[in-house]
Amino acid sequence: MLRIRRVEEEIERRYNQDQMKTPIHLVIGQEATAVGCCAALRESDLLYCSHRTHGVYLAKGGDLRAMLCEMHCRVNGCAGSRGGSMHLIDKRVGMAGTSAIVGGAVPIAVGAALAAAMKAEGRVVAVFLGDATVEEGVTSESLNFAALKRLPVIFFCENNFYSVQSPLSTRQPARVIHEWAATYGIAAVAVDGVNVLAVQSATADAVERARTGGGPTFIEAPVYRFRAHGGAGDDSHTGYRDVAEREAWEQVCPIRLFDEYLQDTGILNASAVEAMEQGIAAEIDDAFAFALASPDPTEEDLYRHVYAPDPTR
Ligand SMILES: Cc1ncc(C[n+]2csc(CCOP(=O)(O)OP(=O)(O)O)c2C)c(N)n1
Repeated sequence: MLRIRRVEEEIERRYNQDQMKTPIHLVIGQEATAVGCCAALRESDLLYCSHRTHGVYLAKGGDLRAMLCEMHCRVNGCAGSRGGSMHLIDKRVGMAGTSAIVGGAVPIAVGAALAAAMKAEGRVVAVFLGDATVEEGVTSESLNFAALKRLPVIFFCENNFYSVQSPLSTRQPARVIHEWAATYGIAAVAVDGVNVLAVQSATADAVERARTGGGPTFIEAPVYRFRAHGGAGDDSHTGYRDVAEREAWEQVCPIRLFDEYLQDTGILNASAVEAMEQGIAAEIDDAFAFALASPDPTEEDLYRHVYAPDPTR
């Protein structure tokens, strides 16, 4: 969680220098969901996600250098410098892909779960979605199909209450999202999204269900993004959400809570935290230097992976 936070803080610090050629959607404040979920998955399990990618990509073990190359549009990017921040992938570790289309990753994850079930691979597939993704028709279709086929898929809903700058109350009838999901015949639970151990435990239950043929689970985790929907900095001053609301959530910062728990129980001490900070800082420096030293794609690269019929034939 600390590594994700520090990586994003550095991305944010440098963002307006305009060397990164990508939109960004920071997860600062939402680290416990990515880390808690991935802690319960195996490397061979697959993870999909929408546009808010950095946390899950790093938590699943995605390569930091390749991520920063992607964000700087360099040849060593994890998506071949075609995707930017919203399209991170690292197949070595089961980070199976992310999509800028809200809801786009959900049916792909269900398809991957169907494939895993048909091949009897024992593989679980998880997909991260936001509260707005629940409003997309394809999410309903995906829940229905996953329930019908008892697929080994986990729908992980990070409910941060806003879609860009629109609050839930203007977008959905008053309801509890995981209770709505349960109407599809899916096991559905709520979990405290700032408590990494609670997230890990809820996901472990869902993984066990999926691996033993019990079918899908929908997990709803209330969280809060401390930054704007997109870009660097906070945008609460524009008036769509209360500054006091954000400040109240900052009191339950998932990293601070876990740090306090670990230090109170004697699992961690201040010098271990300092060593962690130093290791992370060195890794981040290295990864940015690597990205900035990597070459731009060539014109030839532009045509790789492109399918187009030859007009001369
Ligand atoms: C199909 C589609 N509609 C609209 C958008 C524009 N859009 C990008 S992010 C976003 C908000 C998504 O909110 P949510 O799924 O709750 O995730 P969050 O941004 O809160 O993490 C919207 C509407 C899009 N990318 N795709």
